[in-house]
Amino acid sequence: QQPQHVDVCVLKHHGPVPAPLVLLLPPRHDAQIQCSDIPAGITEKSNPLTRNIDRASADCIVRTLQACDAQMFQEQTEASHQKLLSDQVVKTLMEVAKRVELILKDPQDSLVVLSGCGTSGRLAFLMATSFNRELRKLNRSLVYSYIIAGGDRALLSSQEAPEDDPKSGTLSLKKVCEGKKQVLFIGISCGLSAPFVAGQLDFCLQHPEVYTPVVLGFNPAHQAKDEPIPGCTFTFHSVVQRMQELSKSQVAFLINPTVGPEAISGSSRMKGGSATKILLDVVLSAAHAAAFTNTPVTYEGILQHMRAYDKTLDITYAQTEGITALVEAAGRSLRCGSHVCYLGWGSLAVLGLIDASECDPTFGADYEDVRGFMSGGYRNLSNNEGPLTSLGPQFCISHEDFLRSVLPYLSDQDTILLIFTRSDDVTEVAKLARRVREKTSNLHAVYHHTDGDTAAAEQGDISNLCLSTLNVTWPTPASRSFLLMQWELSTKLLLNAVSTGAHILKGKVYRNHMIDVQVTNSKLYRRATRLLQKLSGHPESKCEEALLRAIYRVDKLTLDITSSDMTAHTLTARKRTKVVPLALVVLLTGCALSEAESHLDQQPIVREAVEAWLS
Ligand code: S6P
Repeated sequence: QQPQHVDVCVLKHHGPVPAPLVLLLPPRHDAQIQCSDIPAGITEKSNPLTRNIDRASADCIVRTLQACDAQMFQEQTEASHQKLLSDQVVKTLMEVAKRVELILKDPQDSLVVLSGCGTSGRLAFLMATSFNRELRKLNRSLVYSYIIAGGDRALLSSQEAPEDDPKSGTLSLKKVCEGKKQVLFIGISCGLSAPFVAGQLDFCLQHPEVYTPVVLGFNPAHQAKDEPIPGCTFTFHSVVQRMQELSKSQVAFLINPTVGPEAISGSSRMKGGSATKILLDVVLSAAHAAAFTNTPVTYEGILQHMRAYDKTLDITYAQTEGITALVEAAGRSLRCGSHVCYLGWGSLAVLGLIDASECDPTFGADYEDVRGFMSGGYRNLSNNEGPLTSLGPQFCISHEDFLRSVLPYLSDQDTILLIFTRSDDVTEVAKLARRVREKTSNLHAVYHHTDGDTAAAEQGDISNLCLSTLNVTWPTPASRSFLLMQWELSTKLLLNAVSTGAHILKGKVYRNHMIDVQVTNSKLYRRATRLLQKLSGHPESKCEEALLRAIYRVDKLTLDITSSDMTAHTLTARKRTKVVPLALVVLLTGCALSEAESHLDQQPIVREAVEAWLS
């Protein structure tokens, strides 16, 4: 008998620590798994903690995600790269906060621009709109703008191709900054890889009289992407190098702590997104406190604020049982082809919209599989382009839209999750809960409140209507705005766990890889090639050939195909499904493409199809 292998998830050493986790798993065919790591930045690597997450129970998935998230707050050791709490990171955050403070104090002709692609752009939107809201409350000029590659439609849907377009990055930056004399530009790219952001940073470097560039990402500088960008003389790597040089004289800033590999390889929406939110929350709130309440930006203040987020993780994951119940419910729904809906209020609803929008590029999900809805819809979203409903049903995001187009078709197989806080209109939540309950009993709630709050009567009603309620109780904070930031991060972690866990249970993940990843931009193309190398053991050239065969659905590559550039490949791949699984079957069996297609049709659970071929 072959021995079982044992994976131990080491949890962090402080805070409320659940029992160490030991996964006993069936023997694996190591001979067929190439363990040598193909060069990639930390953000693209496979996390040793999650290598068997595809075989884990819901409870184990949640604990494993907790262990992964805890890596964000690990201390820097001599051998490691800088971390969130490292001295240099805290010092840079202080400097950037002081620049924001200056703009807040003298906002005329000045702007703070937050920009990114995919999740990074969505978080840029969330932060810019939240902090503008704070300014509006104080009757101050609004100084924050956001840019997301692909425009506002990318807030709610997967638009991966614009990430490769540095020119549109530059153009959109010029447009929002027209007439400005001082701009602090914060370019977010978790992998230090998006050409869209590289183009904007390069533009800032060319116009130092107006722009101060800040780059935010989670790889060491030397791991920034060094692939040539068509039509440009720079790479992300060369831009970062220039910025590193200029950072010595504080003309440019780099904020790039490492947070460990993602739980699902390359899924930077998870830790990358959370760390982005933490860093920007800390910088912008320190600047606001300095500008408006006479509380200077200090090293201790920044450090304390960061550490407070470590507690946010503890308080969130103290709810492991409740989160597990949600993962199980959502997993059951997805497995039988039913749906998961998040019905949210306020900014927590935005986190629901964001989480739902990421399931398509991450797991190849349909937009109906996981959907988010927001109370007030576009009236409360405050996005640049206003209502987007004319773009199609995917862009209908209000609770009214939910009542009209989803509620009538609900059954007990669908999972509905209410997401709200003590500050929201609980009567309205109860009303919606009753409507949902008429159609399905599979109703759940996440409710954030403080230990000082007295429960509203309706809260009891809501709990009675729900199959499970996750009551997250927070200590009464020093400030309401910090409490909201914690609720937001906590909700992000919860929803990431629910959607990731549910897709794992559906069989969409192989070991810790998104095997059915869409190959719709250069980063994903490279990731797909690396994954094929790793799983098949074949050299890069052979894997790329199989990938192209799967993209173009041909058995023999034509000259036309081989002479086309990556943009053409990724554009064609947009129209295809199951590109990577197909390429893998072709590589492992040597069969024709049509044969591989029919094999995969017979086994729609990608993980099982891949496992069948690997054994
Ligand atoms: C990742 C997500 C993607 C990324 C986007 C930007 O989970 O699906 O949309 O956010 O590719 O990545 P980066 O590394 O530039 O922040």
